[in-house]
Amino acid sequence: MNSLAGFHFLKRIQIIPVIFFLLAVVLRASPAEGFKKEYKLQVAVGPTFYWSQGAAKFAELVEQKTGGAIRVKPYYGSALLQGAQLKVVQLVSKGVIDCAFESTINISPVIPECNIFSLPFFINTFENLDRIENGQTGEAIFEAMKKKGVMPLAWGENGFRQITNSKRTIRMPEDLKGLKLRVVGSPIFIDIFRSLGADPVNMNWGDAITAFQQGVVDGQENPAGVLIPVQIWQFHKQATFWNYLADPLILFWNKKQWEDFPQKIQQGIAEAAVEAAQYEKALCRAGLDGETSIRLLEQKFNHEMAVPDPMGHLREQKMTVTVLSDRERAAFKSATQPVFEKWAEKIGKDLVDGARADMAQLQE
Ligand code: X2X
Repeated sequence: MNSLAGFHFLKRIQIIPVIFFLLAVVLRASPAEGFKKEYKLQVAVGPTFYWSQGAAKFAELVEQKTGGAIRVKPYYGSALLQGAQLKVVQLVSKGVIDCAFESTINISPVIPECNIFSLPFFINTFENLDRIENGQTGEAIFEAMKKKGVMPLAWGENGFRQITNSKRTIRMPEDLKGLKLRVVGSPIFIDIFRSLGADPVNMNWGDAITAFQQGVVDGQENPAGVLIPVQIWQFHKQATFWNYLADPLILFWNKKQWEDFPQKIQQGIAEAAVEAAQYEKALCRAGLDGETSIRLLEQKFNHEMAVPDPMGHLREQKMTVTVLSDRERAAFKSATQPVFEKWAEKIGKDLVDGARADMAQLQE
């Protein structure tokens, strides 16, 4: 071997492992390269709410089920929206926010089908709510979301909404006369409370808490899972459990981003969504559906409820908790009938009839 050939030989054996090494790095890195360091998850309420505990569970499970490839970070209290909770679908569909775990009320400005849950005195039991979510209505809502550029992954829950106030016990429609009530900024809420003679005001959730503290409003409506962490008894002594409408949550992702994920990643995220939503739903139902959710939490999630009896807890805080009789409920149902009809028409007869058919299904 002359000296020049020797030089080439040496060069070759040094270069070959380097090439292999570089190739290996590139190949290993490339699937992860398309991923962001952090995927931002919008949540309307603060970190202590069950809803947010569900979001945290989702983040934890996504990391686990994607082998650490995808990291979701929840941003609580609509921080990504500067409080404007009703803009969530717009921003997720544009990809400004990656994903969200959100109330159907906050989704409803872009997906009007979601108003089906806000029809007053329409869906009255957890069983009916589940049948709607799992039936043709749920499917129609998920299809509508896909058409607007967001990929729905699972149903969670905020709960049936109840009313609290600082003035008087509410048992009949006339008890609402003149009460100034904070409602979420969706127009059906204004219609419902005006029809009952109250004085509803739209407010984002962030501003609502300040309004309760300052006594700017006499009352508000939200599910037990919100009343407890916000310690509503500090502001209102009266609560009426009237299950007047349902407030499910949906976990969803920007559709374009979703479609670009490899199938394995999609599968991991989808499984995480279903499991986290099941956990969150059980937290919100615990103590309100007999033993069902409490048992599920203990057996599947090894979780013991700190507040196993939400109504009892409110009473312990010296609130008067009123549960409507069938007759009282019927009075509210008939007083809100014109609003029901107006909105049933807006939402579409097919969807409303479909929801009725879902509710009539016998459970398997
Ligand atoms: O704003 C509300 O009342 C809340 C927190 O329940 C929703 O996001 C719909």
